[in-house]
Amino acid sequence: MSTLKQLEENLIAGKAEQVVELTNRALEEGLSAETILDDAMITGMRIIGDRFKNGKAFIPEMIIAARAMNAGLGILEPLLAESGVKAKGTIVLGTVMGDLHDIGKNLAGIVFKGSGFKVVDLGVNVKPEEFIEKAKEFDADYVGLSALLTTTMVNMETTIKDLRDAGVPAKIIVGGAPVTAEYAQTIGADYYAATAADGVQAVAQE
Ligand code: B1M
Repeated sequence: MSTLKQLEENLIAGKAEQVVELTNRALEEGLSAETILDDAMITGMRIIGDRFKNGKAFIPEMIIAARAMNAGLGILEPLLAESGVKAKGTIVLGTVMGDLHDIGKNLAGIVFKGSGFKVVDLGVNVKPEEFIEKAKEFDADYVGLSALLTTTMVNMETTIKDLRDAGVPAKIIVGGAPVTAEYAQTIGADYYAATAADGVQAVAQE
């Protein structure tokens, strides 16, 4: 079985130590960080998500798979950070209120950091007032919002409205699986990012 397939299976099984070992092995075999991410880690998370949807996996399995993925991401971080895009500024980043998913947001943070941005990561379940407070405190150029649930992506709209009402001038980037370019436009975001790399590309093209 290929290293990528083993990595995917161990990620699905939530075996963090093996995920770290296999990520290192895949790199030694000459595979790129992007290939390892896209063809083993993200596919693995998709499989566990589908199993959950079909009642074949449960929350604990999703939690340990996410832990294993974050462990593997730690190895890939320095390599993914080399995006080749050079743009500067400060971004305040977080997963919106009510939402605990952090992998996509963490990936976005890695790519922004690697592109020369100062990243202020507020974590998950971030209330609009926390975004406002930190955007003001750090004089943010950008605010990045992530949401993975159809029930929490509506909190992006509230957050954007509150940021605007509070007079925060930062440009707003939104991303996350249920978010679309059309939705981003509807709620008044400045940029939509389908992937972590898209976010930095979009602002670099300004
Ligand atoms: Co949850 N979960 N989950 N979950 N979970 C999903 C999202 C789901 C699709 C699974 C499914 O049913 N198939 C489903 C959502 C359905 C929906 O709303 N449409 C779901 C559900 C229902 C739930 C709960 C409600 C389950 C329950 O309690 N009954 C619950 C909600 C908890 C909460 O948040 N309040 C829940 C909980 C969890 C865990 C905590 C167990 C765990 C998260 C752990 C963690 O993140 N540390 C978890 C997981 C792991 C998933 C799946 C399996 C994987 C998500 C993931 O990390 N994907 C997910 C199924 C799936 O995605 N297929 C699922 C990999 C990641 C790289 O992708 O985050 O999309 P993603 O990021 C992408 C892009 O979207 C983009 O960049 C990345 C690629 O480069 N991106 C950005 C994201 N944010 C960005 C920000 C940017 C730029 C780009 O700039 C600001």
